[in-house]
Amino acid sequence: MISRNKAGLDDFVLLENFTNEDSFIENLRIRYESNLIYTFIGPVLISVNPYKHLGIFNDEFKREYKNTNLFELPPHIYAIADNSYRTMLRENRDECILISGESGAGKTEASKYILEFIAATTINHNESIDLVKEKLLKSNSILESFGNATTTRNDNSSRFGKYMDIRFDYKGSPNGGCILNYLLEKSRVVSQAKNERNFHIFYQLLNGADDELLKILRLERQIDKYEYLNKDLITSENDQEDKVNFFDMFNALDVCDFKMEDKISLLKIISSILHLGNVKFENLSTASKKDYIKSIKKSDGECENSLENFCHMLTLDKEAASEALINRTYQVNSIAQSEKVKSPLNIDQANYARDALAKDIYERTFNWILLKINQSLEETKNSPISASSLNGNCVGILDIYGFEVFQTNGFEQFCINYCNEKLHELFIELTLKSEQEEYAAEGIVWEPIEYFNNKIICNLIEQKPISIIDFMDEECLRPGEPNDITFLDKISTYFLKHPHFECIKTMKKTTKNIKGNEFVIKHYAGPVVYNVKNFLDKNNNLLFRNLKELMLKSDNSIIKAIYTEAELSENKRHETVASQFRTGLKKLMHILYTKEPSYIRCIKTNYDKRSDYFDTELVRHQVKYLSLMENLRVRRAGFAFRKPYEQFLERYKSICPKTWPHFRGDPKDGVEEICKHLKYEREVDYSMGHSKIFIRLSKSFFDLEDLFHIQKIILANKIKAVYKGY
Ligand code: AOV
Ligand code: MG
Repeated sequence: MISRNKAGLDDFVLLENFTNEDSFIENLRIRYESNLIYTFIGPVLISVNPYKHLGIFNDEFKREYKNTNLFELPPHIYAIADNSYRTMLRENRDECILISGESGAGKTEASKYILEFIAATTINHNESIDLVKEKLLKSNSILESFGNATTTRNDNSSRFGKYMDIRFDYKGSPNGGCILNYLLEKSRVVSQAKNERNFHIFYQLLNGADDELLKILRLERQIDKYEYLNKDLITSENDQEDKVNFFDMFNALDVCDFKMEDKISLLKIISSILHLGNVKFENLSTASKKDYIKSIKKSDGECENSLENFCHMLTLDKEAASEALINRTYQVNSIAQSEKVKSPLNIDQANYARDALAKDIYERTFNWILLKINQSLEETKNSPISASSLNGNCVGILDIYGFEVFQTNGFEQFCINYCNEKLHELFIELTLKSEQEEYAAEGIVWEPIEYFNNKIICNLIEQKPISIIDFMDEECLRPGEPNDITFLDKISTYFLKHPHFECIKTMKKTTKNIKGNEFVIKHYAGPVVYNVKNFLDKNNNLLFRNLKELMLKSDNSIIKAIYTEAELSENKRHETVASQFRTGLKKLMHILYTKEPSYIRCIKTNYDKRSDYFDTELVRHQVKYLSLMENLRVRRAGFAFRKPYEQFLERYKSICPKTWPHFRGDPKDGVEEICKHLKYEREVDYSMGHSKIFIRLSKSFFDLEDLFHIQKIILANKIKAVYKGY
């Protein structure tokens, strides 16, 4: 039995001084110091990152939390997972668990615990259920290898947003799933900030592959041989971890049905990117054509031809690749015919084109991996064994990249923080705003609670037709070269008086020297200074046509799948990255609005990735921007559960003799009878709205559910007895 360590209060709703932020933080601290990382605010779970193993995620804990009411045991992530799962089954509707918090606060770990809990506690009534569970669990290690990286905030930071639906059959066992991804931070493929790394896979491959495999891939083990890999964080500790993770990832590819050919193609692509990064350009404008691209020298003086290796990995012709990397071709349409015109690139442009190609290949490969995983999940669902299990509902888990503030913040942070802003908007909408609006609509007496609505910031970033994204797109689509400074000028003029925008232009308006050209968005989680450098370029995301044409010549099975002829002949308007992201987030919000949400709010206690260190001010800042005090106030004063009268009566009529088996009359009166029978006090335990009953304490609700189940058993026994009597 799980012992109840009683340090602090395990539900903030019980806090006496519930409007006082200090006592709120003190409660978190007391609990944290006793290794109690979870605390409820009603049904919202606060999770504090302990940065150490606490032994609270083992099988015993999973067994204990299975099939228990939300507040029966001490707060735990398993209680939330179990509650979502059982609510889905009971109410026959889709659930989702939204995990938020800044970078390194513990979101991804939380999402894994939820998945593990569901896998461990649901029944395997046939083989394919087992397989689905394994695929769902293993998909994580593939996606983390390719989509996570070490940043200064988090050693295993998610560099993409992830939404995973776990589908259940009507018996409540997982029989499928689907993963959606949001905007991978692909710029990391070609450069990383100080003390950060490229995506894990590159290091995993170099450390984990045996000599033979490395030989096939023409790679050397030393990380410092590769231009695309940061050399700051080379440690034997990391090496060992990378090695283990490489094997896990490889094994996971097997589980998710990746064929041998695919796995080889995948590693060849990773290798090709490392080789491509080592391609350097010299004397572009003066030298003869053959000399345009030179190989780099190895330290021992031996010359290694990186271009050759790149081409070998992707089965490309070296001449064709070199042509494509140093020239840009334009389609010129004259009256008589259309003609291709070739113009040579200078060194900067060639470097740019090479990097754009590396990023593009990586991003498309990442999306392809995800597609493969989804196909594999889908196939299990449709296998003959599981075909008989009809589909029920699903539980979604959202784990995005957390709010980020670095020394220098660029386009990537802009997108990541925009995504967090949207998630916060959803939280406000569903827990603070609509809650209060519903009380008003139902005529419930209610003291309104003030809160900050971040919609104004979301609008600043995304609202069509005038927003930062729209200005960015306008500049991108304007004829001529994209220019970050004119973009900055435009938004600075237009949003001059906006309360959440500020422009710090400290340097002269020259395109060349744009350092110091920054703007500030005052986000819900604090102000972030963005440097506009490369905003337009990253938003534009152009890959020269001839590089795409080059890729069409590859025999690599994955490259063949991710670059298609059709794409080149399409005459579609090029959609910018920010616009695509905006559309993606809109769809995501739509998915989330249709489900019943649960929330996990993650908090980190220090910036040093340390255990047993509670920085009160850092925690205070998060408590503020996560709107936890407002959340608590609404919860304290509000009603935990509500149900339309008809539904309430239908479910609980067996509890009260006056409503069983039928209640003839207004359902509202029937509900009133049930409450009287239970000795609930009106306006204390519950309130009657126009169309719904509102029950204040969750405990009453669970008592009600228990009574319902007891009654069901009694009735079932009675029926049995009656039949026996005959
Ligand atoms: P994040 O997902 O919120 O950041 P993670 O879930 O990756 O953060 O957590 C960061 C690190 O904190 C993990 O690698 C663990 O070392 C530690 N950690 C988190 N939760 C726990 C826990 N419950 N118990 C022990 N250690 C934990 V980011 O992906 O950067 O936004 O983009
Ligand atoms: Mg994460």
